[in-house]
Amino acid sequence: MINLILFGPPGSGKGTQASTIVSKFGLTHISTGDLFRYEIGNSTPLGLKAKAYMDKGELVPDEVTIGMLENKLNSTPNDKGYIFDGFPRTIPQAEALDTLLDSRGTKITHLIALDVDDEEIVKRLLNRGKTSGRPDDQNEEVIRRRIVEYLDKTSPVYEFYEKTGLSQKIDGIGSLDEIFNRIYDALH
Ligand code: B4P
Repeated sequence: MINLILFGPPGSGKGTQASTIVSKFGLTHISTGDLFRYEIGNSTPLGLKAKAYMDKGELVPDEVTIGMLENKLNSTPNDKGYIFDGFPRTIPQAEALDTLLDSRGTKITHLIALDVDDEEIVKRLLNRGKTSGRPDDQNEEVIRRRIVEYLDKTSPVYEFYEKTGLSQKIDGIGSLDEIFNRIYDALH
């Protein structure tokens, strides 16, 4: 069983690579960003709450995010495992994920971090913003706020899993195939 955390700053290619990994390994893809956008699209109370944070480039509060993740895990059992994309983004989220997996008799097996510099991130996200319709991709100030949130709150999650030898960093610059091959090698 593989339970992979695909890690990295916004725009590092997590969502992009996750779709390829899912098709090769038969894992279930859980993207908290996609789950929030689904809730926003349906104007649910959770979506309205999340939108206020996402539009500013801030993280959605842990209690909202962890509850949503637990519901998703409960509704998508998969013996082959999961890719967690954009989760955990804080230490309390990482602790909650470990507890949730432990209660199911499993655990995180890999954390792979995509390493991409800030200027490349800004370029990629502004480019995606031209077609994605995502408000958080259309404003450079919001994108830079997301990078600061990543450095402050999310990057410590790498060290959290490094203590148990699970964290690996790979170069996130290159073609989609080159990066997928690096992830494949890291998983083996
Ligand atoms: P996410 O949806 O997770 O957004 P993201 O980090 O921007 O996406 P991702 O990193 O997957 O995009 P990708 O690189 O694939 O989160 C959005 C917001 O939701 C957060 O800011 C936060 O507010 C909230 N949120 C989500 N999860 C949360 C949590 N756990 N706790 C609290 N809040 C949470 O793609 C980026 C672009 O780069 C694409 O256009 C792609 O085509 C391009 N690209 C990808 N790989 C490339 C490559 N190799 N070369 C060139 N371009 C590439």
